[in-house]
Amino acid sequence: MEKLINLQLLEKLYNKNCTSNKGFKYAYGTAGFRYNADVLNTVMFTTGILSVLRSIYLQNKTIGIMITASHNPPQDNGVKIVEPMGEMLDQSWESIATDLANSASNSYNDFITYLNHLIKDKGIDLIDTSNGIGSVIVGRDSRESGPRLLETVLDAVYCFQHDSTERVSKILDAGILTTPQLHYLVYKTNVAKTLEKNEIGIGCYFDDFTRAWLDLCELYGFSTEHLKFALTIDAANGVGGFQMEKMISLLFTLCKTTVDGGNSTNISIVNNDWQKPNLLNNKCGADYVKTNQCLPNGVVSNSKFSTGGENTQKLNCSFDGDADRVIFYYQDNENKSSFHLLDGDRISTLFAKFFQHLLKESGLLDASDNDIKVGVVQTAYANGNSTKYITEVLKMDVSCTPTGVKHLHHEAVEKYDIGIYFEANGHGTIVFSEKIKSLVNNSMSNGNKALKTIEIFTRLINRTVGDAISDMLGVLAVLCILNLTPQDWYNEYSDLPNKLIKVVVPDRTVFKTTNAERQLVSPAGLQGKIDELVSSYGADSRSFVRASGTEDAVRVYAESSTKEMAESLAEKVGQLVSNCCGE
Ligand code: G16
Repeated sequence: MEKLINLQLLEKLYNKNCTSNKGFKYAYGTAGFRYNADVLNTVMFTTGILSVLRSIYLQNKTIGIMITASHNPPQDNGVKIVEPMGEMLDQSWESIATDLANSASNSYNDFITYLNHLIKDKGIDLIDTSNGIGSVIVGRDSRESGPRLLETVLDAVYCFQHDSTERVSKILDAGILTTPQLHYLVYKTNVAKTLEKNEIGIGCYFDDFTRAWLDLCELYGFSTEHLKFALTIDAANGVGGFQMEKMISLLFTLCKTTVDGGNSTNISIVNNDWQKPNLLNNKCGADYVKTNQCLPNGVVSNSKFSTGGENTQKLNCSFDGDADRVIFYYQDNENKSSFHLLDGDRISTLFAKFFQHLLKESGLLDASDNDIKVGVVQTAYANGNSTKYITEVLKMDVSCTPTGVKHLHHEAVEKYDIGIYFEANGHGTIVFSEKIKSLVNNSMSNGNKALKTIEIFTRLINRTVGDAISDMLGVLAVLCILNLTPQDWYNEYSDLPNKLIKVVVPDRTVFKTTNAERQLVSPAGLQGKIDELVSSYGADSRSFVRASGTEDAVRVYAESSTKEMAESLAEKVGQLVSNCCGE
């Protein structure tokens, strides 16, 4: 350990960063560590250390660190580690991240003891560093606590200094960007095997996705400035808004020969005050709209929009604070009951229908030995009628995993050649296997439009993780290609009325689940009471309870045949949860 870690500096920086919240218990949750920003210093420090070790362990591949609390309120923050190909941290290292943070929270001695154990246990070579001494990219969202927490991560990385060669671990501060941009940047960096400044920067993200979008525009003859919809983007006052502005401006620059005046009249961004961090996710953003099933601040009702004398369909979408989720919606008039939500389930079903259509058109299904597997991955939050639609109407395979895109992503990669996964909250993407990519590429020379479309979608969709910007472009493209209005999309099936509530309990860790989180195994006896209650609400009813992995609360989901019944069921199950904690 001595050769690569400057122990004197380590102790000094440990004392600077890890002593204010002694004894706090951390846990790597659904999407990394996520707490009130005041208690995060220790875990930022240990995450910095762990990321460099993970990089060295993986033969110096670049690792990402994203400082964000995504949909959480402004006072929270968090951190997660991104793997070299842009995936979430390997699950077997999550408990290591937790143990390292908790050892540091206990004492310096415990921290050093655990660090030594980890290095030995994983065989991490800190003596022969000829392969490199670690490489990390760090990004953050627009939260006020971001710069302070970034300093702590940098402190940790600076502890890795080779005493004889004076080399230090490489770290690139990528600045303020969206979570999926950071994932993509890490992936591109590892593919290009470089972390030199100005070689791979966030420009690659804009280049790749705008190129794919423009290729589709060219193939189908639609254009960014003449979309069939007037689109309002609610950016949750987060980082997605200004990154989207950059994307739009690039799109218009790239196709300036065809654009009149160079400005879009039919795409607008609201809730774009990312420089006022106290407004982040406040009465806006994907989580607010999905949970409350209503328009966010700043978006007005009316499904039509007048442009140049023509009435255009109006469609809205909301990102979350770090732009890794998107949901769509429209509302016909002031009446709240005319609010129509097109959430993650709807995005899944739209893509599922689209790829089924493309595969038929492409001829790829005609060769029986191709055996292409297409499927959708959902969680327990998926509306029952979306699952029915996929299995009974589209006749496609559906899998269910626990909450957390890391689980859905893994399932989609393992099971399908085209794996479409979206959580109902709008978090998801599409993964394409190497097999389908090579089948498409090998057959493309015959000018087959469907094959070319699939090829472009493998570039338009962010392969690494759910991405509000890329998913949004994907949805717009599908609507244009299939010539669907938002109403057509909405009318494919009807959702079962549903309600999601949060219940704050003294200790959420006592809520343990099984069967992809659809049943509780603890506290003992609670599931039986829920089952009894649900059965009194009729055949279409369902409810489940699980501890959130990102907020200090228990979530209760219920669906039933009417809105009133779904709300009443959620409330009563919520009471069962509260009562059981009070007993
Ligand atoms: C994160 C995860 C999502 C998950 C959400 C809520 O989203 O990435 O997969 O659905 O938290 O998780 P929980 O119900 O456990 O709190 P985000 O957008 O906040 O990063």
